[in-house]
Amino acid sequence: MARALIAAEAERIQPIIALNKSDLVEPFERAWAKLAPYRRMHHGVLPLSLKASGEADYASLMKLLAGKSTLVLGPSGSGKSTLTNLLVPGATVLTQEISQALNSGKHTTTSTTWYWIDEARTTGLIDSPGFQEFGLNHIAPMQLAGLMPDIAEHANDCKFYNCTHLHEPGCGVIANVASAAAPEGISASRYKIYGELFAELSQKRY
Ligand SMILES: Nc1nc2c(ncn2[C@@H]2O[C@H](COP(=O)(O)OP(=O)(O)OP(=O)(O)O)[C@@H](O)[C@H]2O)c(=O)[nH]1
Ligand SMILES: [Mg+2]
Ligand SMILES: [Zn+2]
Repeated sequence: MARALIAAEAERIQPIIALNKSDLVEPFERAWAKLAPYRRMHHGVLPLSLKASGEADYASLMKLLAGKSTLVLGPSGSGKSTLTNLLVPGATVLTQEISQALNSGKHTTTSTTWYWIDEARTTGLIDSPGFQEFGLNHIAPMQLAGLMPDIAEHANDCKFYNCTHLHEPGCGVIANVASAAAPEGISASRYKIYGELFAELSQKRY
């Protein structure tokens, strides 16, 4: 998910983050807690219950999607095709229990399809097999911090203008990584993702 958000940011695409299956209370709460750094970014995380009470989600979704075309990304079984079936009149995309999808080692949806939600064709929805390898090869390592809003917020407070935020003294990012004493900072997991991606993007690639 971090990779897809960075790619969106690089293209100035407004992301919407949603967490589905709020009817499955316990696993939902665990996933919701893990999304804490993302709830503080962008425009928060939208809780959904597409199968159990999709009609209740319909209006808020349409408000966010109207007049735009939206690519739906997410892991297998998260409900991307269920969303398509809810929003696109007449759509009957195959959906499947996650266990079956995972047993076959494949996504239920195997190709990417563009649907129009309205007759006037102003609102589009693109169902996809989800996250495959989300390549970020077009992004330079020194661009990365600027594309991660929680990191970017502190990336101008560094002593060195060419700070990589990995080890430099006087780094505003490092100084703001959350700790037990200051839990409100950049989450440790997000800072770890930054370091891993920086290393990946720094490798020569042809
Ligand atoms: N409990 C619960 N199940 C849901 C909800 N929304 C979808 N599901 C179920 O989750 C399973 C997977 O849904 P899909 O829509 O096929 O998931 P997908 O993201 O399209 O999966 P892939 O095509 O494999 O990438 C199906 O059995 C759905 O009925 C929900 O809000 N609550
Ligand atoms: Mg699908
Ligand atoms: Zn720095």
